[in-house]
Amino acid sequence: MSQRPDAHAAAREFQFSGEVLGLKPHGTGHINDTFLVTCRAPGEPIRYILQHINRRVFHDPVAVMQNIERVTTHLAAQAAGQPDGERRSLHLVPARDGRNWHADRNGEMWRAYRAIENARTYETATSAGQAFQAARAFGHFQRQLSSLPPPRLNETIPDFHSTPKRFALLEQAVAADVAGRAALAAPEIEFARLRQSITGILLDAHLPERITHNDTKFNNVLLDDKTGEAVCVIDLDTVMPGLALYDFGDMVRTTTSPANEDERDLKLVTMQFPMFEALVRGYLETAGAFLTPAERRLLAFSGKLITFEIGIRFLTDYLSGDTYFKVHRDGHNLDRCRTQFKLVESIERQEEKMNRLVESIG
Ligand code: ADP
Ligand code: GN1
Ligand code: MG
Repeated sequence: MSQRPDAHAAAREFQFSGEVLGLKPHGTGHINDTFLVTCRAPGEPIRYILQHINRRVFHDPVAVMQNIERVTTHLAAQAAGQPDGERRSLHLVPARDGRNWHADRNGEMWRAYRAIENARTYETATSAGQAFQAARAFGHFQRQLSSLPPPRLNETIPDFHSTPKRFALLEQAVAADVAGRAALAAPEIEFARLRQSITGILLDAHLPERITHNDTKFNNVLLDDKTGEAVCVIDLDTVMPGLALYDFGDMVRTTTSPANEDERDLKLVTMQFPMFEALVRGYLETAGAFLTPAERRLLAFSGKLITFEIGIRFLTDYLSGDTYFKVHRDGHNLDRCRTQFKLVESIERQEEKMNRLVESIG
C-alpha cells in the first residue's frame, strides 16, 4: 500500500534554521508537490520551499538533482556580488546527511530551497511589461548557462520536447483508447492530425544544442513585489540540453493569452500581439547576443509549435485516463487541450505579422 508522502517528516530531514512552525501546500504545478515551510529563527521566521519529486515522471531523481546542483551553483557564482545577488538564483538547502536531497523510507525524493521573499509568481501576464521581464530573465538564464563547464547535463526526460515523438504517443493513445474517450475528443484528434506536418520543423532545422530550461511557463519566474522586475527563474527540474526555441515557444504559450491554461470559455483565449512584441524584445535583449539567424527566423513558429505540443500532451493524457498531469475536475486535460489548440489557431492567424515584427527588430 502506498501512503501519502509525509511532508512534515521530510521537513525534519533538512538543515533548516530552526524548528518547523508551519508547512502548507503551495503553487499550482502539475507534477511535483510543493510546500511552503516556516521555521523559527532569531527575529523573523525564515521560510523555505520543500518539494516532493514525482518519480513516475522523473525516473532518475538523482540525475535531476545533479543537474540542479550544477546549474544553481553556476548561476549563484555569477550573481554573487551583483546588487541583490542572493535573490537572483535558487539556493538548495542540504539535508542532514549533507546531500542536496533526501530519500525517505519509501524511497520518495525531497529537496528544499531557501524561499525568495518579496517576490511572487503569476498564472497569467497582465501587462506587456511583465512579458518583457519574463522573457528577459529566461534569455539571461540561457546566456548564463552557456558557460557551464562540461560534462553535458543529464537528459532527465529523453525527447522531452520532441514534437514528432509526442505526436506518435498521441496516435498510440488514440488507438489504445484505454479510457474510452476517443469519441469524446474526436474534433481535437482531427485538429492534431491536420497539423502533423509541422511537428518536425524545429528538429529538422539543425539548430544548435544549448542548455535550456524547458518549462518556461510564466509562473516559473518570480517577479519582485515592489518593482515588478524579474528576480529569479525557478522550477529547474527539466533544465537539460535542448533548443533555445523550446523556451521561447513556451513563453509565447503561457504569456501572450490573458486566459488561464485550463480556461473553458474559449472566447477569452487569444494571442495578444503586444505581449508577443514584448516577449521578442525582452528575449532578444539578453539572448540576442548568441541566437543564430535560423533561431531568430523561427521565433514565432516556436510559439505555435510548443503550444501545439503541450496541447497534444494534454490530449494524450486525457485519452490515457489522466495518469500524468494532476487533474482537479472531469475533463480537465481535455479543457487544457482545447485552450492550447485555440491559442494555436490564434497564432496561425497572426503568424505572418509576428514574423514581420521579428524581422523588423532584426
Ligand atoms: P512546480 O513544478 O510544482 O510548478 P515550482 O518550483 O514552480 O514547482 O514551485 C511552485 C511555486 O512555489 C512557484 O510557482 C512559486 O510561487 C513558489 N516557489 C518555488 N520556489 C520558490 C523560491 N525559491 N522562493 C519563493 N517561492 C518559490
Ligand atoms: C508541467 O510541473 P509543471 O506544472 O511546471 C510539465 C510541463 C508542461 C506543463 C504544462 C515535467 O509543468 O512540461 O509544459 O506542465 N512538466 C513536466 O502546464 O512534464
Ligand atoms: Mg512551476
